[in-house]
Amino acid sequence: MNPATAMPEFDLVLRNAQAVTASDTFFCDIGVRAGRIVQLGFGLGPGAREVDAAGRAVTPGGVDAHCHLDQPMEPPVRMADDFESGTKSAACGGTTTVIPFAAQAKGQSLRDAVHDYHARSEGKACIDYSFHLIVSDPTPQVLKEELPALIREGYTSFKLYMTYDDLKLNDSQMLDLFDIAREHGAMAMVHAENSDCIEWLTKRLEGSGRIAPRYHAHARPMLVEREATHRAIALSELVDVPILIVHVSGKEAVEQIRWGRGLGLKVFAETCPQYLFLTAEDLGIDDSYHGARCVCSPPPRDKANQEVIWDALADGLFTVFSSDHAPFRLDAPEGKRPGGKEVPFRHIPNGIPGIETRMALLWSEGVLAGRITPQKFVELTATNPAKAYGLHPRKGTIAVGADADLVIWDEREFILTNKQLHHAVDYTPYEGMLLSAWPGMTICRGEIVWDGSHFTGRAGYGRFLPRAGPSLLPKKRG
Ligand code: DUC
Ligand code: ZN
Ligand code: ZN
Repeated sequence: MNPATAMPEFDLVLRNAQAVTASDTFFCDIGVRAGRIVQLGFGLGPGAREVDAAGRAVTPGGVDAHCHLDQPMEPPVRMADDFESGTKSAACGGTTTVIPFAAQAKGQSLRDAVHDYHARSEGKACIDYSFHLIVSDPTPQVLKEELPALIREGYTSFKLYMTYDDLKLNDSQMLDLFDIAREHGAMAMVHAENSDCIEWLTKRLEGSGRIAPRYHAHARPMLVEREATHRAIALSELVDVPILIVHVSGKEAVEQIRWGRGLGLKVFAETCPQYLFLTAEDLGIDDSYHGARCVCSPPPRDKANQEVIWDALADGLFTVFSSDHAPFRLDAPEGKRPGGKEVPFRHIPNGIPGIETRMALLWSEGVLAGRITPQKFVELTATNPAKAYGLHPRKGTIAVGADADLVIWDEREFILTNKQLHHAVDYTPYEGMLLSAWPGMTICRGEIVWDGSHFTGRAGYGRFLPRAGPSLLPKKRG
């Protein structure tokens, strides 16, 4: 039968794929119907639409489980990306699901924060999305009613902060929240930096006039992350609950996680591109304000710490590789120059963009440079984030029944510039990097949303995903 004239059996057939999953690589055609993968095999029947992968690697669409989109900020500061520009940018970089944060302000009900965040995303997302919660005010109402109810409704993960004045929790509050995560089967994510140490160091630096962006890294040395990581693990041990330490930046925090794992504790960990590709020098080697573009927390460390992070990605210490996209324009009064001024490092909005570059940086410099296997890439960027946050097996894999979220990889050398990116930020920290790969196509639930040169999706296509509990660990009977 001539496939060109026969009745289509599929909405889409992706032919000659070198499919990569977290465990295998296999050659196949991928048949898609109603947004799902319905057949994997050779010589599939015709599709209404056909794409020839021509033997190129095809991975699951990325699940970016840590990014910030349109998160409310103290005026005049505003995030550059809303749900439309942020998810468009994600799609063009090979990500098909994002999990940003519905953040509770102190005094606000958690439920209100969730309503507000739905209003911000409604009709705007170009790819599928869900929300983590950020709990900054664990009142009895939040602990007893709101949080358990929201977990039951599918918001099965929440982040808690050990620093930032408007977000930080004390140890007792952390224990309360860990206890809820244990009782209700949610994943607790921890931002681990010691707030008092940061404040003490910041005041000393300010007292001697050291306020340029580069001193942000001096105020948050590895020690403050090491101490908080250790404490978070100890608190989770007390409650007997798995936790996930986010944005781990270097050796001393990695050592704490290895220590916890060595005790048999269920400590999961995430790292991000900035800890592989940036160093503290990117915050400036002099007092120039240009370094504000790389101010994020924890700050990037040094080359030796980058190697530790690479090794820990390869050997399984890390569970998840996320962007921590926190987009602020560099040259703007609502961004890194609040009110139009160069401000002391304490007041520079924390965060860097990276939602579009996450996948290509790791495929190019991880897989193609021989540091990690293609399977490890899939595990870190798609399968494990989907498992950690209750989206697997619908998301994060190539399997019959899974959503047809796929990336075809083009391997070619090019110089990365901000001009080619689709976020609403006026810079990328990775400007001028030589990369060897970029997604040649991104498919989200069977629809092509990036064709290798253009965004072909639309705002409002993305669906909100209520989530199950984490599935990284075996379940006990009964
Ligand atoms: N640090 C965070 O904790 N969140 C957003 C960005 C950042 O730098
Ligand atoms: Zn954080
Ligand atoms: Zn973050």
